[in-house]
Amino acid sequence: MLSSCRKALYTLAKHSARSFQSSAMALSRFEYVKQFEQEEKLLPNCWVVVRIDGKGFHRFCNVHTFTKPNDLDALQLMNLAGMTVMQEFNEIAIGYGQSDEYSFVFRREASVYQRRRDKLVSYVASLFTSAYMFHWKRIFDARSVTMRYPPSFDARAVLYPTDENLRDYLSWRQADVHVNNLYNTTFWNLVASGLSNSDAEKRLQGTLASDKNEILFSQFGINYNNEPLIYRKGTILLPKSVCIAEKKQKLIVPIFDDLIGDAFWVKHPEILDKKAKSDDAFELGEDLSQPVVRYQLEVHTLRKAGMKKLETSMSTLQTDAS
Ligand SMILES: Nc1nc2c(ncn2[C@@H]2O[C@H](COP(=O)(O)OP(=O)(O)O)[C@@H](O)[C@H]2O)c(=O)[nH]1
Ligand SMILES: [Mg+2]
Repeated sequence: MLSSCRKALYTLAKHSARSFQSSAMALSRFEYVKQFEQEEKLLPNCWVVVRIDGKGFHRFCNVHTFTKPNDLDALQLMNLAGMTVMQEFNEIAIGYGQSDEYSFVFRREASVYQRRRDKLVSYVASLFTSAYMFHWKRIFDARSVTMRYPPSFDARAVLYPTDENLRDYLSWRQADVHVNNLYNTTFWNLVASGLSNSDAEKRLQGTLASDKNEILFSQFGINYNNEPLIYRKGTILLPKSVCIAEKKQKLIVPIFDDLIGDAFWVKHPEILDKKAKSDDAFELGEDLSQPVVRYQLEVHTLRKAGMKKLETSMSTLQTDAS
């Protein structure tokens, strides 16, 4: 009894000391420095794209022995980090990731942080980075790859005033992965066949896409179009209602598709027009086995089990009390 009285008095004293401190702060002569803070608000009614990019990932990938030119696990880790960002902000219409970068498209009407640029950009970068660290073991433990040093990501926000500009932005990023991946796939196959890095570079100098396709096919029997979609097209993340065990559930789903043509935008009209949301559940198909989906389902199951445990202990408590 005495100790709980002491505790209450102590808490009261602590609170009064704090409120005295904060009112003293408010009156301090140093207060004026706040006026130096500048706040940039992102233009209203524009799409806001926040793109993060791994810093010095050429080295990071080498140090962590990522497979060349594509490391499926590393890409899945990027997707898990992208999913975490999408779960945090319900105003993101679409996420798009390739290589060491991810773009997050905030809706025109997004009001997150009152559209304060610094807040938004720094929060997305820090959440993405911590999520990348958080999910690392889940992906790389099986390969016994330990993190040798902390990765970091820069971020920028770019505004797009029209839907066409936004589509062109995403097309630009997807065209980029196509150009790089075709080059890298051919380059690393040439190196694997015995050419030195500089000879492989020379061999590819001035070649067109069709030449690289031809080298891949005639020299290595590879039909580039049969390479995995995730390497050729990157990963699109969309928030969707999915039917799992006959129940509808909101999930961030990975989609591996062409987004340059119109078909994608017809299939997913809710990206550009929020009101176009369909009531039909999205069919996951074989993407059910994607780490991004498996993780969300696991969390959902754990939460449900936790709730059940809580309900059981609550009802035990109630029975004990009566
Ligand atoms: N081995 C490997 N490297 C990758 C992979 N994805 C991205 N990278 C590396 O990450 C780099 C990303 O490009 P960029 O951002 O321009 O280079 P940075 O400035 O070093 O981060 C690529 O040039 C690759 O070296 C991958 O799946 N496997
Ligand atoms: Mg980078």
